[in-house]
Amino acid sequence: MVLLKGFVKPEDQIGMVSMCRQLGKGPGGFYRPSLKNGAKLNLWMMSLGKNWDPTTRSYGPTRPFDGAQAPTIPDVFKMIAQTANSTANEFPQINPDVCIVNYYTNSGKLGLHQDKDESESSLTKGLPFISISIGDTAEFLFGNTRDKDQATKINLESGDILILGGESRLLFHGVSRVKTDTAPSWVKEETGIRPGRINLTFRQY
Ligand code: MD6
Ligand code: FE
Repeated sequence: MVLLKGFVKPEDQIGMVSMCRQLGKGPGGFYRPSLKNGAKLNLWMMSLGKNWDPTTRSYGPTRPFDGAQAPTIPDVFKMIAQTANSTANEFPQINPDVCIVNYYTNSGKLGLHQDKDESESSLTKGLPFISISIGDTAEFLFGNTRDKDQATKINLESGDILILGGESRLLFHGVSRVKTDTAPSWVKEETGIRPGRINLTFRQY
């Protein structure tokens, strides 16, 4: 697992937020997902490249509830993720075909989970995720079990990139809270982002 602090340049962070806002308003844009038990997640989500469906925990070209096709991943997003991938120099290089974008308001959070819905070959090779955070700081938990009292807590700040791969590929992880009013002032001023945090995870199905 590799954490690249402040890796995304300010102008790229601003560009990514603007692009997410634009994509988020269009077909296949942000929605409040539900789990199989009917509970709503405490965040807004959209999937680029392929749709990941939290209800069935599977990938597909369109999303079941409105039939919208997953928008294409912008090339600039891929470039940033792949540059981080090679900078970490720890994991195989991926060609991301999925990017899941989460938007958390200041009351947003995400329970401890593993990401294991990717293809058999992606999982067995330990292909990495590249996770980019923008906006307010998150308290990010990770550990070997679902028990949050045994998890390690780190801050993910605006511009940080976290890469999980190899042996860390199946770590349990989640977001315990988003810290109000911790985003850099230039992100807020340049993008008019609502208070909160955007997280993008790039992966290869
Ligand atoms: C988040 N991230 O940071 C949630 N998943 O908002 C994830 O669930 C995640 O950061 C897989 C790999 C990296 C991640
Ligand atoms: Fe995850």
